[in-house]
Amino acid sequence: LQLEADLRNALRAGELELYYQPRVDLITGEVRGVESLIRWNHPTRGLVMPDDFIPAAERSGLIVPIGYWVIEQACERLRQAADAGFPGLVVAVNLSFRQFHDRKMTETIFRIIFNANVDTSLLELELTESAMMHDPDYAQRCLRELSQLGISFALDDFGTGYSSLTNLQHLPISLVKIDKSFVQALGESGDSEHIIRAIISLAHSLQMSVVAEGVETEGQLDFLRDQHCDEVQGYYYARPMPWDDLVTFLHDRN
Ligand code: G
Ligand code: G
Ligand code: MN
Ligand code: NA
Repeated sequence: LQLEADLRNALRAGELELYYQPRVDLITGEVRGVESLIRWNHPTRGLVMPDDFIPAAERSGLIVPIGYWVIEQACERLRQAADAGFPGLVVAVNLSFRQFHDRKMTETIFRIIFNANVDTSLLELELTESAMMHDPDYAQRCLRELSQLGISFALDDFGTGYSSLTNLQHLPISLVKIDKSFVQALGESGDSEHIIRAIISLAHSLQMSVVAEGVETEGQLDFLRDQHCDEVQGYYYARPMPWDDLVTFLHDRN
């Protein structure tokens, strides 16, 4: 509960910070985009990771204002990326279940991007399957409205039941992110190879691109390249990092 009280103050006090993890194109080797990942610079606990405060933020509802702040930051970073010479960089943010079901979500996001005046086709929202399947009609309506503004959608942490990808085929989802557990099980279980292959093939047949998460080794990378996975994200290339480090990373690579 102390955590919740502290969190209430964190946004105002400027203690929240976003790190950025690159997503690398498997054909060109260029950084296509980055995922924003939140951290909390707590005055006494030090750097607190999202798994240790996002659940409390969800419970308390604080995730809603925090989530809008994250989108504002993404818009600001889109402008900075263009200024730094990377005008096509995609910036992705995670949307939690509670934020997705906020009644004012579409109008608030509309207002944020209207005020920011950036190329919205470079803003990507990551949602999990469960957030979309909880109320499919609502999801359909929200995704349609937001995609009309140019925003694109990614299906996060994907892989627990690929048949549901067909349930989602009528939603404007352009990207599937294979959950890191499948990538990490490569070489240990034959199942993960089959599952990854099936996800890539089904996603491609539905005109969706595929990002594999949690890529740490050359072996994983080679397998994913052979399977025509589009992009990879993981420690093999880079850990999530502060924005200034990311700009240096981009200058060195792209
Ligand atoms: O690197 P990592 O420990 O940052 O992220 C852990 C989890 O926290 C991931 O599942 C990620 O989706 C979630 N997460 C990271 N940043 C955000 C954010 O800004 N909003 C929400 N809702 N979840 C986030
Ligand atoms: O939103 P999502 O749950 O997909 O967030 C990605 C999570 O995976 C974050 O916690 C991020 O820090 C973490 N991550 C990113 N790359 C790697 C990796 O190569 N290995 C591991 N173990 N975790 C990773
Ligand atoms: Mn994510
Ligand atoms: Na994910």
